[in-house]
Amino acid sequence: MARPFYVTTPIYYVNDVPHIGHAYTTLTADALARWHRLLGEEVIFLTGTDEHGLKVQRAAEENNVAPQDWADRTAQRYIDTWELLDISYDDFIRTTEDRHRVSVQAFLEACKANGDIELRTYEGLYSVADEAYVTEEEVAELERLGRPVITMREENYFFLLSKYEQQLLDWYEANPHAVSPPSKRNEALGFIRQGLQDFSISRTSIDWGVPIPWDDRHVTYVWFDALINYVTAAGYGTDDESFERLWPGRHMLGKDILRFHCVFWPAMLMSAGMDPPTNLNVHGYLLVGGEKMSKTRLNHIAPAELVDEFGVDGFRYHFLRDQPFGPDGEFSYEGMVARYNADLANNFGNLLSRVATVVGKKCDGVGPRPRQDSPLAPVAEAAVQRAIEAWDKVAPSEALDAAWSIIRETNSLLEATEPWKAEPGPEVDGVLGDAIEALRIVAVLAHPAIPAATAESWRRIGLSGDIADCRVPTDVRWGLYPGGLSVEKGTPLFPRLKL
Ligand code: ME8
Repeated sequence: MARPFYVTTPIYYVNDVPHIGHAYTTLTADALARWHRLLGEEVIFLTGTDEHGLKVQRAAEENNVAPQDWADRTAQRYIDTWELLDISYDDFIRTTEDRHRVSVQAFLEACKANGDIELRTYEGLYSVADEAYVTEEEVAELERLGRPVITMREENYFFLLSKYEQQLLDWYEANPHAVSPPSKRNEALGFIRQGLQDFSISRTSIDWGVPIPWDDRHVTYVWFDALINYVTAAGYGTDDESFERLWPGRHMLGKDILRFHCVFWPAMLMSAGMDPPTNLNVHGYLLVGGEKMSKTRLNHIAPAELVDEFGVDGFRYHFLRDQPFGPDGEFSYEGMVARYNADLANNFGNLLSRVATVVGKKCDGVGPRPRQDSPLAPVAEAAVQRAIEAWDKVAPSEALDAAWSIIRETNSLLEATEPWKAEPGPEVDGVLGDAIEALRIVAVLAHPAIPAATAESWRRIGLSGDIADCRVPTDVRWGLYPGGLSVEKGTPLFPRLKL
C-alpha cells in the first residue's frame, strides 16, 4: 500500500497571535496537501501550537492568567485564522495535550536507554525570546532587537548531540534532497561541520512543561518537547499501527528554526531509534518594510486585514504566487494589488466572464465541446507537466505560473479569433469549447491555491461534483469537457481593486 503523505507546519508559539508569516508556511503546506490529494494520495496534514516554556509562562503572567488559559485563548486564535484561510488540516496538535505528554516521556526514555541523556550543571547566557542559550557574541545583536539575555545557572539534563555528528553527516550524504532548497541544506551542513555541542534539555527554573519522567524536579526544554509533536501526532507512544504507517513524515518551516529541525531533530530521532523526516522544506522570511515581523516592531500584519480587502482566495493566491518558496521576500501592498488585478481580475476572472458572455450570445448559454486538435491542447499538456514538476519540488509559484500560461494562451486565441464578432457556427463553437476546456483544466490545477474560486468556476461552466475529487493527471487530460452543459455568467469572481 502506498505510504500516506504526512506533512506538517511548525507548531506556533501561543505567546503571540497569528500574522502573515505564520500564514505563509501554513498556506504553503495546505496547498501542497491539497495537491497531493489531487494526486490521489492519502494525505495527513498536521498543524498546531507550541504551548510550553518560559516565553508562554511569561506572556500568561503579564496578562494575569494561568498558562493553560492563556494557551487555550491563543490556540483558538490560530484555529480561527486557519478556518478563515480555508486551511484543510487533518489534525491540530497542542503540546499541552495528554497524547503529547505520553509521547515526550516515551521519547525521553528511549534516548536515555540509548545512553544519550546525562545530568550536568550548566551556567550560560539565555535568550528568553528565543528559548535558547546563546553565545557572548550574539548578545549585542539580540539586545539591539529587543530580545533580553539573562544569565541562567541550572542543573540540567543534556542530550549528547555531539555523538551524532558523523551519523548526521552520513545521513545528509545519503539523502541529498532531504533538506531543500540546497542553500538551506548547505547552511545546516556548515553548522554540523563546525562541531556539535551537547545541549540542555531540561529546566528546573520553571514548571510549565512536560516533567522529565524519572526526575520530576525538571521539566522538558520547550524545543525538545515541541519537535516531538510531529511523531506524537503520527501516533508515537499511543498508536503503534498509525505510527508505523505515517512515520517518517515531511516538514515545512521557516529558516529561523532550521537548526532545530535540520540538525537537532534528526539526531533526536536517531537516538530514540526512529528515522529522520523524509523532507525538510525550508523557506525564507517574509519581510515587512525590509524587516522580519516582530511583536516589538509593531509591523505585524494580521491575515484578516488583508482578507477583508482581497478575499480568502486573493490572499492565498498572493502568498503562493508572489512569494516564491525559499528566498526571503518583501511583502508589498501595492505588489499584492497589482498581482491580484493582473492575474485574478484581468486574466482568470475576466476569461471566465468573457467566455460565459459569448457562450450566452452565440451558443444559447450551452457550452460546446472542445476540439481534439485544438492549438490549446499542447499548451495545456505542457502546463500540466510543469505543474507536476513544480509541486514536486515545492515551488507553488512556478506551478501557478504554469496554470496561468494556459489562461494567457486562451486569451490570445480569443483575441486572434474574436468569436464575439463571428457568426454562430462550428468555428465559434470550436474556439469557445476550447476556452471552456482550458478553464476546466486551469480550475483543477489552481484548486490547491484558490479552492473556493475554482469550485465556483467549475460550477459556472456547468460541471457537477466536487472539484476536489478530480485526479491528476487523469482528469486534466485535454478534451474531457463533455459539452452540452449550461454555462452561467454570474458576478465577477475577482472584482478589480483600486490602489
Ligand atoms: O518558532 N516570514 O514558533 P513561531 C516567514 N514554536 N515565515 C514566518 C515569519 C516570517 N516573517 N514569521 C514566522 C516557533 N514565520 C516554534 C516552532 S516547531 C516544532 C516549533 C513562520 O510561532 C515560519 O514558519 O515563532 C517560522 O519558522 C515559524 O512561523 C515560527 O513560528
